Amino acid sequence: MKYSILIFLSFLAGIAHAQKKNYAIILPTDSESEIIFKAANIVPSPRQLRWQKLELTCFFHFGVNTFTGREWGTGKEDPAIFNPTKLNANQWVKVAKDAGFKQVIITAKHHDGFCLWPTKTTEHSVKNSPWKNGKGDVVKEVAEACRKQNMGFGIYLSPWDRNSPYYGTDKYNDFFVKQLTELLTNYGRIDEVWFDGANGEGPNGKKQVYDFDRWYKVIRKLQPAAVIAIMGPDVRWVGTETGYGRETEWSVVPANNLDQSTISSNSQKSITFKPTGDMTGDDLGSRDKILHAKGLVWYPAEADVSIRPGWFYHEEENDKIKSPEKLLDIYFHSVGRNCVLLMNIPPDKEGLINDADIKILQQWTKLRDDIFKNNLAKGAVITSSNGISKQAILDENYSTYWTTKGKDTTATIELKLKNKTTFNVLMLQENIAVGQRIEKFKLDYWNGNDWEKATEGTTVGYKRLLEFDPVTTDNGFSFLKNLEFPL
Ligand code: FUL
Repeated sequence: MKYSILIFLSFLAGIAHAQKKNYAIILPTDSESEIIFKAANIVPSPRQLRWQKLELTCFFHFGVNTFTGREWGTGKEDPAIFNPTKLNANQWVKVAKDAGFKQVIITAKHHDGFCLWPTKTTEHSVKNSPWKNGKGDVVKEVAEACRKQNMGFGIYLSPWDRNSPYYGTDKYNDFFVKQLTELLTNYGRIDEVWFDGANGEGPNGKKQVYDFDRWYKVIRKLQPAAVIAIMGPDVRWVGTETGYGRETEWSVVPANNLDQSTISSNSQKSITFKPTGDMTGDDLGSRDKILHAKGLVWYPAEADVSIRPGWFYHEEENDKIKSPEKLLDIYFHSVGRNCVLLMNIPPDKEGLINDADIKILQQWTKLRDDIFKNNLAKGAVITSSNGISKQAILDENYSTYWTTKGKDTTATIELKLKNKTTFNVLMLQENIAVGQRIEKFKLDYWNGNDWEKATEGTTVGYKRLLEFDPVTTDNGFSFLKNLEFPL
């Protein structure tokens, strides 16, 4: 059993004047405090902020692999094998929505090159399958289901293509732009474009140099609200496929490949850059890292994981679905660690989300509801010696927030609860619309004689969830002692 205390806060110390951007250039002459000031004032672009607030997004891996049992197709599959007899995208989207997901991403094309829409660019697609006599379009069905059920919609288009004869030549980039253009013009609003980093050999044994910059321009022009994820400038891969984020997760990280002259010569509000370098280490955005950077950028983490061992549906894995408790642990360590969780729920051969997955998802949803539906801090009397807007701490409204007075960098908030209460979960949120600032926090509770530590942590960001041994307060508890944040 978990009992939760939910807190909404952010720290801002009198610096509302600077024009807010999602990047900053660090000059060789900048002092340490100037660099910290710049880092604390970098904000997400509107598309990044919308995406972060989704918290839960869902992958649908579906294609020829669903029918062959493979994870990576060869590109030589016969389209005749693609024949889901009961495909119902409304069911997929409803299952996702009922489990709390806000956006879905369909694998429009995986590494095998088979297209789930009737593209004009290749014969290797649904149009040559028996499904709906070659008249079907999976991308369209999912897009329409999302629109109907008010869910975000995104596409995965694999750069690696083991079928295309163009792969490994300049023509492949043209071919890829045509595929992107079809997907970004024929299916309404696209909220996320997901580029995988895999760059294997094509059918002729050649590797491809991907023209990412050109692809980004196409996306920005045709779908300016879409975030470009993983091999893209808006959303960073957390670094594993386990669904677990870092203990310390900064959304502002060094971007040493920012082109300083181009950026300073125009006043654009957000930047489009190609990710380079290793972003999988334990520490990406601490003071140590940012003090040696040439540029800083808002580049938040997405944690992807499959509900099953594989990304595609395999019947023999029906009894290997992650348990509701495991999914809850993943939730605490992804959404609860300043990441968006992208969970894969692969439709089966019939073209439906399997009952086995649905059952687990329902149990997971209930576990979350039981923890978070009742905020045990509700109605507490709040004192905060050097803060402003203290009522915002518990108002459950993301856009109102508590902050310190002036340039104070530490603060204490004390909540006096109405009744004696036992709890073991703490939820904190920063208002990232003004930046990410909290470096350290501690939760103390009054044990009847003294203040005792219940838990502590480093970054908060969009959301931080902590579970600890249950504590019971006699009287009240002090929360967030010794706060520090970079200003
Ligand atoms: C990986 C791919 O190779 C997997 O098949 C899957 O699509 C996953 C989300 O990304 O890199």
